Amino acid sequence: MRIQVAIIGAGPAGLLLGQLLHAYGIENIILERKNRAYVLARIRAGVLEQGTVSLLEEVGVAERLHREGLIHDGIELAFGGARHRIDMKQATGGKTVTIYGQTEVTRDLMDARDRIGLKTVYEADDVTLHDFDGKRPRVRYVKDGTTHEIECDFIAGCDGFHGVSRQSVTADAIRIFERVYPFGWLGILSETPPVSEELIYANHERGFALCSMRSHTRSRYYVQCSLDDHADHWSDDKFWDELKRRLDPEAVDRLVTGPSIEKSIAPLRSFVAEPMRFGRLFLAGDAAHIVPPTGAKGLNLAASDVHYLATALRELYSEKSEAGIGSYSQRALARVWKAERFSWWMTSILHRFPDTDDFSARIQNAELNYLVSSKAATAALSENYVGLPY
Ligand code: RFL
Ligand code: PHB
Repeated sequence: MRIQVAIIGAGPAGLLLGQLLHAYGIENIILERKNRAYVLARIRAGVLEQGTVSLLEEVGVAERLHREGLIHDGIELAFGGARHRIDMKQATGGKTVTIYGQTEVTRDLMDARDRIGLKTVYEADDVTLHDFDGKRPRVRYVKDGTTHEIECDFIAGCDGFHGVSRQSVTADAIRIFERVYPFGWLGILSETPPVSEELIYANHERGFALCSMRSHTRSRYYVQCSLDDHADHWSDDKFWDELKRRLDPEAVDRLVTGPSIEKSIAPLRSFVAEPMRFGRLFLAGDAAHIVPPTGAKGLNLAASDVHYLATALRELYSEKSEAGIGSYSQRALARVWKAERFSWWMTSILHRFPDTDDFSARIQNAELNYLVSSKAATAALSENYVGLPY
């Protein structure tokens, strides 16, 4: 088989790239290791920047998002026993974020792909990448015991942090920047109304907590936990008790608890691989970088990467210009590093670190007080949270 672009991975990066390329008249196939149901069962992100929403609109898959997504104008920061609202819409001259689960984004993109009949191979085993240094890259995979080979012009590695694409590059061609945090997030999803209309990010001496949501009837809550903890050590009651300890009295009063429908622990990591292009292989999304979830940036970065990549490939195919693919890595990384900085900083001011002593706790408190009382600080937080321009 021969195709213009072979995409590895059917997460948000791969699926959105597939739709953008199709809109630009560029043929593509997606190879995904898991089955469709497995991909859809992964509970992850919930906050979409306006730029991400615009890309979904561009490829015609934003109808349900506009019907069911919740527009949020701000967030709340909880510390020192009280909550403080950050009005992001006001601070950014009208920008907002949309609450709509990654699962729903993925489902909408998969449905759109199926409707137009673009090829996706689920349960593609042993995907291997070949000759991306030359002019004729190839991708091999095994499906139902049979080996297949695809010849292509380009390979897009959208296969997440543990994928094969980044690992196919020789170690001397890639440079890794990494920070592993000494804690994780224990998250639960429950069929209960959210405690507040907006997200609450809480700094507490027992550790960070986050109150998020998926809809008016479905909540997502997180508490900072230790890395050696296990989700099955946490009964629902134990989780709710711990969350309550980290919230202000008014929020505790309003919190509706109920059985969890998902419970899992995610470690926190900052990670960037440079560059993001190796000959005819491009990395995009979590395959190239990871941010701790505190800034809600991971999915949004996957979207901006594939926007840069799709535009570059369009320039190549329709205008015969290599300028876009030549600067892809540099353009994408410039935005990636700003989101890395923001996510690292949000993580550092909101969590308890093993070495958080009285001094650093006071510094965090001073920083949070400054954030909610200075117009300039509020604006800096807000413009990053709603998403920096592409
Ligand atoms: P994904 O979603 O990991 O998809 C990669 C796909 O590639 C497949 N794959 C392979 N396919 C073929 N062959 C192989 N060898 C393969 N290896 C892997 C995988 O099965 C998978 O289907 O990466 P992608 O597309 O780059 O998307 C990135 C986002 O998923 C990620 O950044 C976000 O979920 C991060 N994130 C958040 N991002 C936000 O923007 N806002 C948020 O509010 C937010 N909250 C979160 C998050 C991530 C979390 N966890 C669990 C890490 C909250 C959490 C708790
Ligand atoms: C979520 O709803 O899962 C979520 C929201 C905001 C974050 C991280 C995760 O910063």
